Parts: sequence; structure tokens; C-alpha cells
Amino acid sequence: MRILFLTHSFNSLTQRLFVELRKRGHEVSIEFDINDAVAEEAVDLFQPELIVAPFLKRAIPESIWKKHLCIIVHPGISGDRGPSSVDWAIMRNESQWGVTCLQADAEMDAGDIWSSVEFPMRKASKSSLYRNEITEAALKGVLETIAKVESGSAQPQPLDYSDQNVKGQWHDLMTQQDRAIDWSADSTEQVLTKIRAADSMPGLRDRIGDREFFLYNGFEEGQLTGEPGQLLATRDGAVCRATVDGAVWITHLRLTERKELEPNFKLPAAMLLADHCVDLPDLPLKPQEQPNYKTWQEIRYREQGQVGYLYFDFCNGAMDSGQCLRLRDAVRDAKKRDIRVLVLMGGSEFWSNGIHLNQIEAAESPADESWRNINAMDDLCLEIINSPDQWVVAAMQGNAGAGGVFFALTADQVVARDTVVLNPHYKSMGNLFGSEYWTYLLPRRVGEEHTNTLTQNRLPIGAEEGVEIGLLDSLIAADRTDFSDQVKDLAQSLLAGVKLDQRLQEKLERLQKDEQIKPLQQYRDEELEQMKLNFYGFDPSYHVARYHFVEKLPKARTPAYLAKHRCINKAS
Ligand code: COA
Ligand code: THG
Repeated sequence: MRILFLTHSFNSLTQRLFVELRKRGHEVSIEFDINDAVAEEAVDLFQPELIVAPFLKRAIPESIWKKHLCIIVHPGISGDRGPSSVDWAIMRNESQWGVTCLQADAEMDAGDIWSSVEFPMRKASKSSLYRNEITEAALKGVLETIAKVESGSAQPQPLDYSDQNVKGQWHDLMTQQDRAIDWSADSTEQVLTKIRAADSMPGLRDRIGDREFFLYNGFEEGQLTGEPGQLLATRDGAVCRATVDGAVWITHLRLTERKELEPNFKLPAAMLLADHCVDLPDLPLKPQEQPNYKTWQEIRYREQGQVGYLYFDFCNGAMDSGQCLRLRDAVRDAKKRDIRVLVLMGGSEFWSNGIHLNQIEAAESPADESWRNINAMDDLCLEIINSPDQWVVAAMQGNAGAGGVFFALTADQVVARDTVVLNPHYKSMGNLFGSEYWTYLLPRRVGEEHTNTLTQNRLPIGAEEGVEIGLLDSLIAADRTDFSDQVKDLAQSLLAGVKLDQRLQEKLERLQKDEQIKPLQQYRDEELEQMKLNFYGFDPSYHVARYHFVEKLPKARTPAYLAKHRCINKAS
């Protein structure tokens, strides 16, 4: 079918539906919901057989839904309606939630129901639920809806609140008043629930000292305590804050109002609270430390027999200079252990999204911080490439973008969860050339032709396509809970396998041969030569694109590489 996506942004859910529907042979084009006229023009140009709204905040105008079947992907159980569905479900501690595909019409979310898919809720942030359970349920519901539409016989069910299966209801937009934490009364669990329901949009507004912030990314702390609301410690950029029955780590903040020259985007909490943190103890945790109480540990190293597992849960997959170098040191230490297989487990939410654009934007000199960050990232990549004594596996549970994808290719074997979406390109960030040894790592896996299409098309690809073209080695069909079990089985089979010595020998010989043809240093120098131009040259497009990204400026139009309907007609 010819399907038009009408969407607020090309977010992770929209990308996953895009990848999956195209894989099934549908022709999909995308239009950002900028205003009614733009949407009407897109419909006229593309003449879609179906319109799908994966992530829409504005009403689709009657001029469209009267003439075209429009499916709203609503992140709620049947009968649930309103703009803050997931927020309320988290705040109410719902045990079961869902995604409903309903037909757009005059009343918001009251249209006929085409499908409704439910899932058990998980104690997680709104964006984590969105990237996982909601995306999987939405995909299932959209495929079910398309099958019904294609059948020509199935009809949607009118929303009928007298039906006992319709358990949802209307909920208003959640306000900061609804979300507010009372540090003198709320338990740790209540504080975490409130932060999760607002993470990452809009963030939970709270006062710390004399400033107001939005709070993001909370974790339970099981040992430190203090006066409720009191700041207790810092760790790797996060701050620990006491509750009535324990404490929480908060890793990121955003100023609600900014003064002259202050950043108003998400940054490490300790950075924005610098004045309050000077008297706080900094309590770093080494990756190999295994506290027997709940706490926050960004980089974790665990060992089972001769297999090492390195976890790195970087918020939003963004890796600043410090994080890259701490991870490089953790890899270096792991390589000294008596292990023969090293598994890079990435994070539970993201594998990696490359260098940290927010930290760079906030730096005194964004050009210098970009340079520091990309060199730290390259040092990490080189540390992994040069691992003669271990077989390195990259186990991608979460999505990856830009340099984060090529960082994964430094491993000898790359496996990914079948739900993963990759964006193996830098071009969305101005004319950024990219580094992470991609000019060495990508062609040797996918060849010249795929290298060009992947890096020039700027489109996301699914894990399955990644394996088909050789970007990835294999898929792991798993949900979040048993992904790591399956990775451990893989690692144990590698360890037990008779071929491990041979694999290590072959990997060493291949690297030596490649270095004779062209030293890795030369790949790095050539990439960084281009990046130096991106950072310090006359073309400001990287700095402009980064500013737009970090400040979340709305797009003025849908980029041509997404709005196919605007190219076809231009060409014809
Ligand atoms: N630096 C800082 N923050 C980043 C980031 C990066 N490199 N990549 C993603 N994020 C943040 C986003 O700002 C967003 O933050 P929020 O939760 O506060 O809104 C969050 O991570 C999720 O990103 P989002 O863009 O919503 O995810 P997506 O699945 O829709 O898109 C990408 C994934 C990778 C296409 C997109 O995040 C992206 O283009 N990131 C930048 C990649 C890049 O250019 N890296 C630098 C060059 S190596
Ligand atoms: N029919 C039509 N268009 C739609 C929907 C529909 N567009 C998307 C919409 N469903 C998604 N669901 C909602 C439900 C309620 C609200 C917005 C999207 C809503 N918005 C507040 C308002 O408009 O006043 C503002 C909320 C905010 O500030 O974020 O109530 O079913 N044709």
C-alpha cells in the first residue's frame, strides 16, 4: 500500500514503523505535521491509500480525515484518550497498558477502533516504555490494522464504553502541579515514579537551592540517606538527593528559565549544580565494583569464567569525552583480566548515539570540545580494535546512531536484538564527515556500494537489513528480559568452541595485513582532517545542525529524504 506518515517528528517509533512497513513492501512517505496546509498538500501529492499518525499532537483536519482513512497510533488501552496517556498510566501504577489504533475523526481519540494491543507495564521512564513496549505493541497493532484494511471486509469497532473490555477513559493534559514531588512526604518509589512519568518530556519541575530545574533519569540509592531533599553526593555527573525513606540519584537536569548565556538543554546534574556540589563528597564507583545495594553505576564490568561483560548505560546513548575515556580505561582493564571473550553489552536503552552534542553545545568552545570528544571516542575505538587476546562481541540491545553505530563495528562480532534500529550516518548533523574509523570499519563489512547508500541516504535501517548487508553478524530474537541470557549463551559457546584460538589468530593476521595496506593511524588522520574542517572550517553546518538538535528547534519543513511525495512529483 501507499502509506503516508503524518507525524510530529521522525522519532524512534516512527522510524521503526517506517523500517518494518517498507520491509513488507509498502511504499511509505513522511510529512511532518507542521500545519494543515502542508498536510493537505502532502495528501494531494502522494494520494495515499492509508494515512498513519505514529506520533501526533495536533488534530488532523476534517478536510483530510473525511476523505482518507487516517489511523492514529494512540499509546493507551482501548477507551483511553488524551495527550498524557502514558504519563497517567505510570503515575497510576497501572499493571497493564497498551496501544490502540483508532480512526481519526472530529473528537480527539474517540474514533472507531481498528486494533488494540496490551502489554504488562514495567517500572521505567515514559521514553523507555515508548522505545520498547509501546513500539512493539504499536507495530503489532498497525500491521493488524493494515491487514484488516487490505482485506476490505473487516470493519473497526466504534468506541463503546459500555463494553466491559473498554477500560480506558479521557485524561487531561498532565500539569506540573499533577507531577510535583513533595520531598517531605514522598517515598523514594513515589519520587522515581513522578520523574519517570515526565521523562523525557516535559521533565519534572523541581526546585534545588535557589533555582528551578527539570529532573531526568532517576535511580534508587540504597545506602546514602539524609534530610529529605538534601543533596548528599555526586558520581560521574549525577547528584544523589535524600528522600524520606532513602535517596535517589538524578543524572540530568535542565534549567526551566535560563539567564543570559545559560544553556536550557539537558546536561549532567552536577554540572548545572556546580555551586551546590563543591561541598559534596564525590563517590565514584569502579566498573568492577559490585555494591550489594541498589545504586547508580554508569559503567559496570562483570565476569563469568573467562568471559567479561562490560555494560555502559550512558543517558540517551550520548558519550562525552569523560565517558569515552572512562569506558576506554574499563576496556583496557578488562583486557588485562584472564578472559578470552569480552562482551560489550552497551546500555539497556541505547547502544550509543556517538559524541555528546549537548555537552559540546554547552562548552566554552564547541569546536574544541568536539575535537576532544571525537578523539576520546577514537581512542576508545582503537582500544577495542587492538584486542589480540580477546574475541570481542558487541551485543546491541538498544538503538544506535551516527558514530555509535561504527563504534559497535570495532568489535570482532556484532549481534543485535531484532528490534534494533540503526542510523549509520552523520549527515543529519550538517556535513559532519564522522570518525570512529568508519572509513576502515564500514567498507570491509558492507563494501563500497552499501557504504555510500548507508552514509548518504540518511535513513534508518532495521537489524534484519543490517545482517543482510553485512553491517551486523546476527540477530537475537529476544525481549528485554532474556536478551542478556541469550548473549551469555552465545559467549559461552564461543568460549567452549574449538575455533576460538583460530579466530584470534585470524583476527590478528587480518589486522596486520590491513595495517600493511593502510595503517589505522592513516584512516584516523584522514577522518580527523575532515572533522577538523567540520569543527573549525568555513562551513558552519555542523555547528548549526547541532544547535538545532540540542535546542530541539521545530523543523520548518520535512527533509526531502523523508518526504518522497515531494520528490516524485518534482521529478515527473
Ligand atoms: N548527543 C546528545 N544527545 C543525544 C544524542 C547525542 N549524540 N543522540 C541522541 N540524543 C538525545 C536526544 O536529544 C533525545 O533527548 P531527549 O530524550 O532529551 O529528547 C534522546 O537522546 C533520544 O534521541 P532521539 O533523537 O529522540 O532518538 P531517535 O530514535 O528519534 O533518533 C538518532 C535517533 C540517532 C537518529 C538521533 O538521536 C540523532 O540524530 N542523534 C544524534 C547523532 C549524532 O549526530 N551524533 C554525533 C555524531 S557522532
Ligand atoms: N482525531 C484527529 N486528529 C488527531 C486525533 C484524533 N490528532 C492526534 C490526536 N488524535 C492524538 N491525541 C490527542 C488527544 C488530545 C490532545 C492532543 C492529541 C489534546 N491536546 C491539547 C489541546 O489540543 O488543547 C494540548 C495538549 C498539549 O499541550 O500537549 O488534548 O483522534 N482528527
